Amino acid sequence: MKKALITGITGQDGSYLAELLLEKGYEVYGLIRRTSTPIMVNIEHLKDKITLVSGDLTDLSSLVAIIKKIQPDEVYNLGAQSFVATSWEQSILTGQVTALGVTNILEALRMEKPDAKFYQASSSEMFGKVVEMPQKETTPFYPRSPYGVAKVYGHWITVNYRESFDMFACSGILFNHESPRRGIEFVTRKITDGVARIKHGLQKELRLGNLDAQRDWGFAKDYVECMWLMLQQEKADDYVIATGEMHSVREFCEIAFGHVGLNYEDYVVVDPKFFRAAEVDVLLGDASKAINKLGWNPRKTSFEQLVTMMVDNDMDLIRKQLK
Ligand code: NDP
Ligand code: GDR
Repeated sequence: MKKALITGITGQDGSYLAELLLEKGYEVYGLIRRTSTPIMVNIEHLKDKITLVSGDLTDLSSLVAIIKKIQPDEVYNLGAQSFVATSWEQSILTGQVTALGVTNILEALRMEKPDAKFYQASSSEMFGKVVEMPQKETTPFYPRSPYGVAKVYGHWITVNYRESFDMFACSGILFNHESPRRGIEFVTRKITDGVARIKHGLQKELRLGNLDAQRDWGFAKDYVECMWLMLQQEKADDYVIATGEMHSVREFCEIAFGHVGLNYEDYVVVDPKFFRAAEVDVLLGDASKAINKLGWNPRKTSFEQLVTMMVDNDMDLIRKQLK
């Protein structure tokens, strides 16, 4: 039985990846941080099937002890301070977790399990300002936030450990991916949650920032499959994962409100409070390499299916809360 360790298991991607690896017969371990009140909403249903281990990406000694004990075959580093807006408010912490945290886990592996396969959760935010459209593996990085800068470091340290120590280390450059498990502050979930609240009379308006930002949005459950596929290849490499389709925040609102018979223009209020210090206006990925080499299908779930799935889920959640 193969053993996998997932950092960031309580997050959106961690929970879907844990499900996938369990289906494939892995013994799954998840790194969790000590909190006063544990937030396990995404993994509650998996708690009897996985083993949770306590540690932190900023604490090398905890990572060394965990890797030494588990001896994982595969490590998926999904843990991060992942909210771009917060990265301006907590830029040092973002660097410590999202950038140096990657070195910590690579070092722990180098010391205790150098032949483990390693996946780093890199991001389209590394491309930031448009240099080339669409963006692929060879497109130069131009990050626009402390988060993006930290991810560039995480990406290059992964490449560097592969080249310096011959470690099987891969970097997946994933474009935005969403789901009903998405954190509430990210724009897609904020919109679908807002739609459900407005429809049920719990909220009158939805305050958003830049409605013209465009993203290449996919479904998280489809994307975690690529993480696993990357570690099953003969050679470690880096891949862009994206749908190749771009939509604006405004279009997302139009479909989400329209799905419950509402017009977004009647409820959405633009609030400069949600504008970013430096915005990433557009992101569009070219996943040809992953399609050809990993045999990945980027169009399993359409944009409209994704939006309506998220709205339906939030409508159900609110209905249950009101019962
Ligand atoms: P989430 O924000 O949902 O999850 C982040 C996870 O990181 C949580 O489990 C969180 O734990 C954990 N974490 C935060 N700080 C630490 C720390 N100091 N030590 C250990 N764990 C920590 O992110 P997603 O699931 O959406 O994304 C997964 C990864 O992929 C992240 O690295 C993200 O930056 C990256 N990414 C995401 C994309 C997306 O569109 N979703 C696109 C490209 C990259 P806790 O619950 O305790 O807060
Ligand atoms: P992003 O996701 O920054 O792309 O990072 P987010 O959903 O936060 O923003 C997407 C775009 O929407 C605009 N926007 C708003 N965003 C938020 N959060 N709230 C608002 O009210 C709002 N109004 C407009 C933003 O300005 C932005 O242009 C996500 C994260 O998952 C990262 O961890 C990941 O690396 C990247 O995707 C790829």
